[in-house]
Amino acid sequence: MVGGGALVRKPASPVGPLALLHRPVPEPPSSLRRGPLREGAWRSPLRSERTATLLGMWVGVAFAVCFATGLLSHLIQNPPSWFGWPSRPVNLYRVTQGLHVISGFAAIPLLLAKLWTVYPKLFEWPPVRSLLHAIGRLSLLVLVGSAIFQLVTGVLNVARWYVVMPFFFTTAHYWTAWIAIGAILVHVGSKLAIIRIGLSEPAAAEPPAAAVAGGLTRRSFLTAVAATSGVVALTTAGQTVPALSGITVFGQRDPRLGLQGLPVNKSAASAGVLETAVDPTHRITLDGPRPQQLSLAVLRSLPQHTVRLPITCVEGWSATADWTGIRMADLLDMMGLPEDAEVTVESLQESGLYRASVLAPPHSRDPLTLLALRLNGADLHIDHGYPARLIAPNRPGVLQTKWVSRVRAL
Ligand code: HEM
Ligand SMILES: Nc1nc2c(c(=O)[nH]1)N[C@H]1C(S)=C(S)[C@@H](COP(=O)(O)O)O[C@H]1N2
Ligand SMILES: [Mo]
Repeated sequence: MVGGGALVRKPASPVGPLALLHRPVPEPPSSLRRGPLREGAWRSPLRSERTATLLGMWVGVAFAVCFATGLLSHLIQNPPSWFGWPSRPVNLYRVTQGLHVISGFAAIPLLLAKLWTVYPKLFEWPPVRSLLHAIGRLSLLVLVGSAIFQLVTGVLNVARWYVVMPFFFTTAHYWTAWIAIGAILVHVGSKLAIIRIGLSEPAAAEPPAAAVAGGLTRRSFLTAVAATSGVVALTTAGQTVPALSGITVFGQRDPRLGLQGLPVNKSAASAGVLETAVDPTHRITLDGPRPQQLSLAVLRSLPQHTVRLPITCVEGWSATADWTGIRMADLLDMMGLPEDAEVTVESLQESGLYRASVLAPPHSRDPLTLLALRLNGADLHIDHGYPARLIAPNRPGVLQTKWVSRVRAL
């Protein structure tokens, strides 16, 4: 019951510096209240606590999935001492990184719908009620800005449109992820009361369709947004889910296409190894307690094994192939290294972030980890790393070093 003689207790007014935060600021002259600032300028009943809450929850879930899977990918590539990542199941990273990009794309229509639902609040009157109110409004800039930044940079990255990003994608995307998640948590905390209203408002409370702009009800609006998001997810997933490859729209790679049935990430030409990789005097150096240099002929004479493993690019595409070569465990034994040894696998490629990778347990001694010489039944194509490349289970593509020149004990 509201009013009706009920005793309403006024909140105790804060004292000291806090009072400054709450002190009302004068309202601007009402002659400025025009256009979108007018009272009643925004009347679509599709914008309600309920739609804002539900859309916010969906965006929140998509961002939580992105944050968890992105953080995992970061930890796998930059492992702190407390972090361990298994080498099985072989497709686990494929699932988590696939989910990252799929839920990121699916978040785009959700975020757009959410912003459409709440943007009239930009024109709230009076624009500022107190310092606290102003800080609250500014914090929304951080929230919206970081959320848009994550989606835009993510899309630009998988579209391989690096030139429009005047910063290193991974670092910017990583730190902004923390800002976005922090801003989401603060936002949810500050809106708990409205969220409660949004969740308790029965769907039936909505105005009859006839009374609604364009006849669109809240329910059909939400359904359309959810369906758009679902279609985006399905047409992105084909770059990692073979059954969906035929309907890929937003995936950047078709995993069925490419040299030897596998997409190429970096070509031999762009890595600058066109000549060195086919040089007949090329030797692979094993740098450890028992150093040695192996020619391709010697590598071919060692016991060969064939494994079926995916390449899982951090950019979300993945594809399975048959790889044949020497077990890394055998090479580490030849080098005289103990079970727990870590090595770096280095490339003929002279510069570039992905010219070398660290190989540590459990991946280093997993029987599925090979120095591969062959792919899908033929010698490696030069773009896939001829004469030899690393392939290990459950590992991001950036760590599957091509054109191996040296294995060095750490
Ligand atoms: C369309 C949306 C998105 C796409 C396409 C996308 C794409 C990517 C890609 C390709 C990477 C791998 C970077 C690398 O290892 O080189 C990545 C990493 C990451 N993403 Fe996203 N992302 C999206 C949205 C998000 C969102 C919403 C968040 C979190 C709020 C997020 C958090 C992260 C984190 C923490 C990493 C790890 C960065 C690192 O390894 O340092 N991403 N993302
Ligand atoms: N030397 C070297 N190896 C590399 C790369 C690279 O840039 N340089 N790119 C990696 C990346 S990002 C991926 S996804 C895989 C792709 O392997 P593929 O081109 O054979 O499909 O190779 C990895 N190996
Ligand atoms: Mo990659």
